[in-house]
Amino acid sequence: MRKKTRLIAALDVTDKNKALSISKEIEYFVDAIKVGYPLVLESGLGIIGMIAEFAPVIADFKVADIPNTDRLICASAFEAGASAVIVHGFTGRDSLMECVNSGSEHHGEIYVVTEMSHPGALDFLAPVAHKLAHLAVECGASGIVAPATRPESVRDLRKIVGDMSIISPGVGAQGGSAAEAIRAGADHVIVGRTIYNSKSPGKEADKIVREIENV
Ligand code: NUP
Repeated sequence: MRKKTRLIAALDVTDKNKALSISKEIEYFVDAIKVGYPLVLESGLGIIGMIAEFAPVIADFKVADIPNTDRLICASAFEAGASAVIVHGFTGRDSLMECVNSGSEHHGEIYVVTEMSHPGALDFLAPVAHKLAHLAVECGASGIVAPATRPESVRDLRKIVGDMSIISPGVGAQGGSAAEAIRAGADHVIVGRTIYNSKSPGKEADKIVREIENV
């Protein structure tokens, strides 16, 4: 993903009209808008194409299945208008390769989850995060997802992935700082509730962009 503001908004609202009005308000401030199950299950897959009118869409479907099923899910997301899909890597090389191949076929990007940002990530994911990052590199993914809540992990993962893109959630509502995540090596930060629950999502997004610019 091209770096401009380095902000990705996560739009986990469930109301279609609210999603569209926030998209319009923030389009100037974001490099992409990430949507996931909360919005797509309530509004239908067509919402991806509608939001893509405002900004490139990242479909956060955390795809984690056998290769054939992964291929079908990624194809649906790309064909609906997504520019990128977030997938899991713990399902293994064959599953991840299928996602990467689907990305190539559709001229889209695949981001692989490494260590997640919530506390429970320490139970299973954190101990294998380095392996997941190596796998992402080996399979030719576009980038990884790494936790803004643990900048030290972002720093470590950066050493593994080189100049591959790192997108980093956990800013604001989960306690992470945009500036620290960027300083630790993230290319983009992902911000959800702090923006979409704000009375003025545009102003909030602008504030985060300024914080990033001052790093
Ligand atoms: O490790 C992850 N942490 C995380 O929060 C991987 C994610 N994909 N996310 C997503 O980022 C999460 O599902 C939500 O859509 C967004 C963060 O939202 P918020 O905590 O800023 O509201």
